[in-house]
Amino acid sequence: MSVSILLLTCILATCIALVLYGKTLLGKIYLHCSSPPKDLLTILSTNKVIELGIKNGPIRKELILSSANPSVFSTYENPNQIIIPSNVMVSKDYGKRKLFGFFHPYCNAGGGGEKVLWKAVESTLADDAKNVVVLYTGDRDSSPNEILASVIKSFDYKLDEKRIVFIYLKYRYLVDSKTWPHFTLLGQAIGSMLLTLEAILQCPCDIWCDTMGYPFGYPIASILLKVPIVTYTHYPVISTDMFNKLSVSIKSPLDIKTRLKYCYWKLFMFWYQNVGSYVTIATTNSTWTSNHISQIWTNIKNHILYPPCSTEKLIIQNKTWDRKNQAVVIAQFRPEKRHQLIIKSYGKIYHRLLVEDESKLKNYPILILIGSTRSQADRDYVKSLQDLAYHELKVPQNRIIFHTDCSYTEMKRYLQESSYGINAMWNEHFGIAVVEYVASGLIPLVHASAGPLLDIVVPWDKSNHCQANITSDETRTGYFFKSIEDPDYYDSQKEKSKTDYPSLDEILLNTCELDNKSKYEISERGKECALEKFSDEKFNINWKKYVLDAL
Ligand SMILES: *[C@@H]1O[C@H](CO)[C@@H](O)[C@H](O)[C@H]1NC(C)=O
Ligand SMILES: *[C@@H]1O[C@H](CO)[C@@H](O)[C@H](O)[C@H]1NC(C)=O
Ligand SMILES: CC(=O)N[C@H]1CO[C@H](CO)[C@@H](O)[C@@H]1O
Repeated sequence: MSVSILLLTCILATCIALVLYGKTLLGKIYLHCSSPPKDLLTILSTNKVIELGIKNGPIRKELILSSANPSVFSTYENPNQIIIPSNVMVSKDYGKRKLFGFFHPYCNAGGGGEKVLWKAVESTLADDAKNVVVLYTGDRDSSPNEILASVIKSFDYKLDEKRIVFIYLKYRYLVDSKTWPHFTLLGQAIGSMLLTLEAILQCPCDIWCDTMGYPFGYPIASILLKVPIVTYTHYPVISTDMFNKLSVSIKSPLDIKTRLKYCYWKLFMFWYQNVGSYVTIATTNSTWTSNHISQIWTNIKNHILYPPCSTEKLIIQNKTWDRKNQAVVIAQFRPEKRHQLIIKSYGKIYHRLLVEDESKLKNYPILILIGSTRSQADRDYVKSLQDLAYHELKVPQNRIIFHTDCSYTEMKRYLQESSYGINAMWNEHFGIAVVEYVASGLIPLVHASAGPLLDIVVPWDKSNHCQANITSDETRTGYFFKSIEDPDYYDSQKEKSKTDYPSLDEILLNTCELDNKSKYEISERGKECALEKFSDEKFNINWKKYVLDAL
């Protein structure tokens, strides 16, 4: 244990010293070691297999730039050699090509972050036939063809496969949090520096694009390669919120442990701020992330590039309001999605209408809870929700319906024929489900925080096709609520007036009074907004505008 800490400290000290004092020196040494051998042509014409250690990288780059089919230089088979195929043809763009290096060690994970990566790759390749993409990945169990097939299957993007080169990284475990049970932040930071170095040695590029969030490698890429650094940040590595929470928890002056942690984080934050000075173009995935990043990297303005949500595939046109009176909740069955809050609010209004005004009960939507259950714990949670709804609150079974693990087609049908979409999570950073509600024409009833409040359910000016400044009956795209159960409820009440946002049961009651025309107008505005802000096409346009054209 103590040896590993010692080792870690040494590595760290060396790195910091090098970053601070050795920039030029390092750059020069790398340049010297990595310049292609003088007799390159002879080597190429006599050798079918090249193995030159550190010089492999620059030669590989040269071959990629000149070949009509760069993808044959992927390193899947044997990373230490370059095998030159017999029928290699020279590209007509030789000398004009640009190599975009995308650093995404988990490129085959198939999640939202990967959707961003592959859309960016697609846009980059489509923008100019001279662009070539080098993908640095650690997925050594999947061949390039397997990875590309799964990309096409999950995201349906069109990629020019010939211009994608995969560089496989051996040391991905260095950025895995499991490798660093203690001092995880620091460990991963150092790990990512080494992994960046591995990537560069295997194949230097002309533009370094990090779409996964490994900022501590930027100085290395910038100093050694002297190339522009493009970042897409999903989430800050360390955020100012963490400090606020920690300083609240320091209770006594003798609380040494917390204080030490505070210092460790402070130093770490200082380092994080420093690497920001190497960034050429900074982009972020949401307003929340943008606000945090601009507090940390004050030297550079960041642009918000919402992730591609394929909203164009969900939009359906309809001339009138012709939907079933039902409200859907699409969310994984996990406590932080707060299904209980939704069921309790629903039950409260149900009983109120039953007693007061049974005629209104017809207008009260049916509640449908849809979501995946991945484990036994999830299934137990569903069971507890059913008990709550049917036994404790005594809502009839045809009023609250549970639909677990339904197929994508079924889910799409619910989205197309229902009227409302509810999301109760507190501080959801984004909320892809809410985007899907809005794009499909549902009226969102959402918690007033983070993504849904700042990015998705924003007022929309339909005559000018742009976001409006205030919510009025002409610009409304949905309804917000807060709950007394919110972790920050009392703080937010202190700051603002009491009439801030209504509760979920109040807005559920309001839905009974909406006429078809208003519902239709809200829904149309929302659809246009979702299409304008979150479509794949929009991502394309912004990637070109803020990244490709700005380089
Ligand atoms: C941004 O990334 C974070 C971390 O992956 C995620 O929680 C959030 O939902 C993302 N925001 C958007 C707009 O996709
Ligand atoms: C409103 O739309 C629903 C279908 O969504 C329809 O059943 C109902 O008759 C409509 N109400 C009026 C007043 O047009
Ligand atoms: C024109 C059009 O697409 N109309 C649709 C309106 O919504 C109903 C119910 O969802 C569909 O059946 C119609 O085709």
